[in-house]
Amino acid sequence: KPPEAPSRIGITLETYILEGMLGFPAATGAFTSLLNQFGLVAKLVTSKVRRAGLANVLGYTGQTNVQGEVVQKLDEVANETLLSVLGRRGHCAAVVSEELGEMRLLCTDPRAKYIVVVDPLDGSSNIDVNISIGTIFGVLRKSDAKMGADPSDFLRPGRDLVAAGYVLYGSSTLLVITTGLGGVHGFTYDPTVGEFFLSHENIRIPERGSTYSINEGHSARWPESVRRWNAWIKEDSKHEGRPYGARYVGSLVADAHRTLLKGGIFAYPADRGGQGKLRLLYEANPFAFIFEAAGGKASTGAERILDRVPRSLHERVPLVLGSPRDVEDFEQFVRGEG
Ligand code: AHM
Ligand code: MG
Repeated sequence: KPPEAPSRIGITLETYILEGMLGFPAATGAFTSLLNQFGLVAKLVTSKVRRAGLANVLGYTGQTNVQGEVVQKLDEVANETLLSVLGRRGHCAAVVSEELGEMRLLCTDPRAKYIVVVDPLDGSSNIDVNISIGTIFGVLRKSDAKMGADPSDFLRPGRDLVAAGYVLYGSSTLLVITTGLGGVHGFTYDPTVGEFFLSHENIRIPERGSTYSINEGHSARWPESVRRWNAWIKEDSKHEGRPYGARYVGSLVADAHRTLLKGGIFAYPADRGGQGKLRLLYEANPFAFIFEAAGGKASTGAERILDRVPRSLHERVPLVLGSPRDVEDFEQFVRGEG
């Protein structure tokens, strides 16, 4: 019997990336360097998030604090932090961010091979009540070596992502990252030394879970098929493991993270007009990429999220994430077979 590989738990994010353990050859210097920049963004934003309550004591958003300085909104601060970090090393040509109406060009050097999609601070309505929020990001390779990038470079299906991740500012700060085939790995931040350490190696979502996560307050606007699924998941059927328990934070990163670790299903369905709330490029696609890499599924209810070709930068999409069996059940109801 070959000796078991030594556990890597406890090694730093930087080492993990540098040694190519994310499943990408360590030789691709620009890529590893870019991934490390997300570690830096996470550290900088976490320090701001951890002081959020204090900023409120000193003065509210748009007002001046006791020093007479204007207090900036935390999501704007996170966005600026990200743009300034990614603008430094010349790997990232352009960014599409939830905080920006238009694409932001960062580097016109044709050697800048990557473009980035990001929601710098998702769930920001939860800041004031001290509930977990997060950062979501995805990395695409530019299709050709031109100078800069165009908005059309971003209108590619999520299956083209080369990396995706999120940072959860929860009871601790956790960075989860994947390059796809190399698996999904989580790193917990130790604020006393200022490093992320590997804490969740090779996360695999359970085949089926026992919780569902959806905003039931919107049920009057759901399509009939989703209402039927929702009634079914709450039916008492012990041998089929129902009813499921309900869990809903209202912060996508928190709800998706719990679903990834424990299994089950998260859904933000379409309303009757056919639209969801969440954004395809920087909310649905990174999570879809992460869930598939962990053995889960990501769907609109009718089609695979990662196959969806975006038509605009801020397009919204219905989003269903979770354990493969649970997402398949949902899709059955959408097809009218439930
Ligand atoms: P935001 O980008 O304005 O922060 O909104 C996104 C958030 C997600 O984190 C969460 O999944 C969803 O909105 C919750 O919406 P709702 O309050 O309708 O349930
Ligand atoms: Mg958001």
